[in-house]
Amino acid sequence: MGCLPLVIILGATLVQAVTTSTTLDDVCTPAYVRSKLPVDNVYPGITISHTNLSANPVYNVSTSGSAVYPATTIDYCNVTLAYSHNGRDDTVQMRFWLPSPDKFANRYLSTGGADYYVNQGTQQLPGGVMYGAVSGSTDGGFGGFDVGVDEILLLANGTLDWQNLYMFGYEAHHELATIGKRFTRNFFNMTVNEEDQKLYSYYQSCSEGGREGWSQVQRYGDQFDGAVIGAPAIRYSFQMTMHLWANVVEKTLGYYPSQCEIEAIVNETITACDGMDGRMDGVVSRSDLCKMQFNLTETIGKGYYCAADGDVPVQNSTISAQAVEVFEKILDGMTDDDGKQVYLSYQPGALFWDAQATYNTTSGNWGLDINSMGGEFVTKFLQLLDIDNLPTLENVTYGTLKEWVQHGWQMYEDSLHTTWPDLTPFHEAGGKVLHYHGEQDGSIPTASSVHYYDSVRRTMYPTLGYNASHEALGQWYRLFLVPGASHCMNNDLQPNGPFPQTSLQTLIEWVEQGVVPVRLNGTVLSGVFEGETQEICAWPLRPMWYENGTRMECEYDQKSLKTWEWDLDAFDLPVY
Ligand SMILES: *[C@@H]1O[C@H](CO)[C@@H](O)[C@H](O)[C@H]1NC(C)=O
Ligand SMILES: *[C@@H]1O[C@H](CO)[C@@H](O)[C@H](O)[C@H]1NC(C)=O
Ligand SMILES: *[C@@H]1O[C@H](CO)[C@@H](O)[C@H](O)[C@H]1NC(C)=O
Ligand SMILES: *[C@@H]1O[C@H](CO)[C@@H](O)[C@H](O)[C@H]1NC(C)=O
Ligand SMILES: *[C@@H]1O[C@H](CO)[C@@H](O)[C@H](O)[C@H]1NC(C)=O
Ligand SMILES: *[C@@H]1O[C@H](CO)[C@@H](O)[C@H](O)[C@H]1NC(C)=O
Ligand SMILES: *[C@@H]1O[C@H](CO)[C@@H](O)[C@H](O)[C@H]1NC(C)=O
Ligand SMILES: *[C@@H]1O[C@H](CO)[C@@H](O)[C@H](O)[C@H]1NC(C)=O
Ligand SMILES: *[C@@H]1O[C@H](CO)[C@@H](O)[C@H](O)[C@H]1NC(C)=O
Ligand SMILES: *[C@@H]1O[C@H](CO)[C@@H](O)[C@H](O)[C@H]1NC(C)=O
Ligand SMILES: *[C@@H]1O[C@H](CO)[C@@H](O)[C@H](O)[C@H]1NC(C)=O
Ligand SMILES: *[C@@H]1O[C@H](CO)[C@@H](O)[C@H](O)[C@H]1NC(C)=O
Ligand SMILES: [Ca+2]
Repeated sequence: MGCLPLVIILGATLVQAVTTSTTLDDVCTPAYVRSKLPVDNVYPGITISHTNLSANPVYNVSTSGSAVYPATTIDYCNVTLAYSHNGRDDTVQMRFWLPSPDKFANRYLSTGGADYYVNQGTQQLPGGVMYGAVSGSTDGGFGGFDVGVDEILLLANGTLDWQNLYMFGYEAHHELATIGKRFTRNFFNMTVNEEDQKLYSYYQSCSEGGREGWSQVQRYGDQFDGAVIGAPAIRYSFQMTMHLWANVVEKTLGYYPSQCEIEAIVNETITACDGMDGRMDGVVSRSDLCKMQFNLTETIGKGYYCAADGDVPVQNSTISAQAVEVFEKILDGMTDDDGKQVYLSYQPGALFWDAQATYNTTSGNWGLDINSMGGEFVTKFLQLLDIDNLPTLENVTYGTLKEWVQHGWQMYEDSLHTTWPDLTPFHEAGGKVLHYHGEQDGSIPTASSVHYYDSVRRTMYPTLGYNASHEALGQWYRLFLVPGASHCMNNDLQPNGPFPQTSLQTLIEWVEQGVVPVRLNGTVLSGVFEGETQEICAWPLRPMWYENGTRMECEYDQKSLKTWEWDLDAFDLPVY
């Protein structure tokens, strides 16, 4: 009986614990969500619907992870909200995954899209929930989460829907973050003494989603405490038109390489340049040294072989001089009819995705396959014609590409161009950017990120010398080129390279604990080193391996850095 008081104390503790620990079941209901909706004036001009909403708890969901977050098991509240712009008959839907109250860590995360999409379905949302963040995405008001901007850009031939365009450009994300942060506070009762309760807000996405991230950082200085931005599709008209560069080169030079020949040249480049970084691992960590020391002409005459694939017969031949001429021209970057530089290019070793040709079963020849990413940009965004690709490249010259670039630059400078180089408001608000780009990206040139980073450095620190300006910028904005990595993912042709899978965690530690990511952790996601952590150097330092590839240094190499500079002299204006 002497034990009785103890039992009572335990019992009381237990009861108290139950009453204070709110579960997902308690709060993940439409009624609770409705009671926590942001009030209508959280964003002027917006009315949040009290009827178009849903909420349901989801338990014990395991994911094997993705390139940008590791495997995890989560519980979450699946919430969909909707709002309209006053005076417009529109509906914009937002999807939020909220962690359970015991896992919530005072964090909010916005996620963005890819290609012509403003979100990536639910794919990215676990990457925030696993760190105790409410994860949000938007459908842009395009009529569903799976509707691309290209599907609703035109109201008719010749009539652009500017509202949709601006939603895609930056507005939808500003609304998402503003409403998402408010809703997060309301949902988790962070509304008393708000100034004492910090809600950390983040952004993470790659490609078009990377552009969307910059669109916010460049405009809304205090919206995010930090952003992980991968391979952003910035300098939009340059980037999109560039997808047609390889095609116009092929057409001009009159040679269309087969898929097998393209891959053979890439494989030969990888083999030749692998060791230049001091480590024979099948990964080109130093595409700059490759650019200086490897001449594509060395591949001429090398044999290649690919098995038959569908309509395409066995390819057993040798690399031709014409193919090498085509790829040298592609790597030289877009030039106009006078040979002036319009844009930069991919790094050697990257897969030439844009160069893909099509096999004609009748003639047995390879012919033009117009890149639809680039072609659709021209038809829909420039010509305002509701067709999915250019029907022909007849009469399209290098000069035409320059005209398209300039036309798109002027037309979308304030919406899609996304290279505003003065980030002072963001910096003054204490924001941090972790920007990464695969060194072997075949969709968005790696040098595009280097060019923007340098524009920010020159614009914001014009009076500081080279080292001092990098030092100053690196306090809050760091760029990491990922050895061997492809576009927003690891690279099948260089499987032993790392990918920065845990960047959001790194960013969180930088923002919340002041841990500067001097180097970035990358995880090898495939191949013989799968699971290994490899460090990634911060720009402008470059990796070099010593002791037979067992020890890496991040080094300063002026000669290599020169190869990353592009003077876009086809324009009289600065191209940031
Ligand atoms: C909310 O609005 C969207 C877009 O109009 C619609 O597709 C969806 O069915 C609505 N959902 C609810 C729960 O009313
Ligand atoms: C979660 O799911 C795993 C299998 O997917 C199962 O083994 C485990 O019992 C589940 N846990 C709970 C708490 O439901
Ligand atoms: C999340 O909510 C949406 C909208 O109600 C629904 O379509 C979807 O199936 C839900 N997902 C899960 C996993 O419950
Ligand atoms: C829009 O223009 C394209 C290209 O000229 C044409 O094929 C299509 O029929 C037009 N659409 C309409 C609705 O007129
Ligand atoms: C917020 O506070 C209300 C009222 O005390 C409570 O019912 C609710 O469970 C709390 N929500 C969370 C997420 O803890
Ligand atoms: C290129 O290398 C990959 C292995 O990394 C191989 O699977 C592929 O067949 C090679 N392609 C050609 C054309 O040799
Ligand atoms: C590559 O080699 C060819 C033939 O030897 C030469 O004409 C060309 O200028 C070289 N290219 C570079 C970039 O050095
Ligand atoms: C490719 O062709 C060469 C001769 O042109 C031949 O010796 C070789 O066996 C062929 N390779 C395959 C895999 O068929
Ligand atoms: C394929 O080749 C045949 C015969 O040379 C030609 O008539 C046809 O136009 C070609 N098809 C395409 C799509 O280029
Ligand atoms: C190409 O230019 C020629 C000569 O100006 C013109 O006749 C032809 O219609 C043009 N083709 C296209 C597809 O614009
Ligand atoms: C980087 O990886 C190392 C080794 O796995 C680990 O100890 C360290 O905590 C990681 N750093 C960050 C910032 O994630
Ligand atoms: C150097 O490393 C390679 C593997 O990368 C290995 O095959 C070779 O034996 C090593 N050489 C020495 C001298 O350790
Ligand atoms: Ca290597």
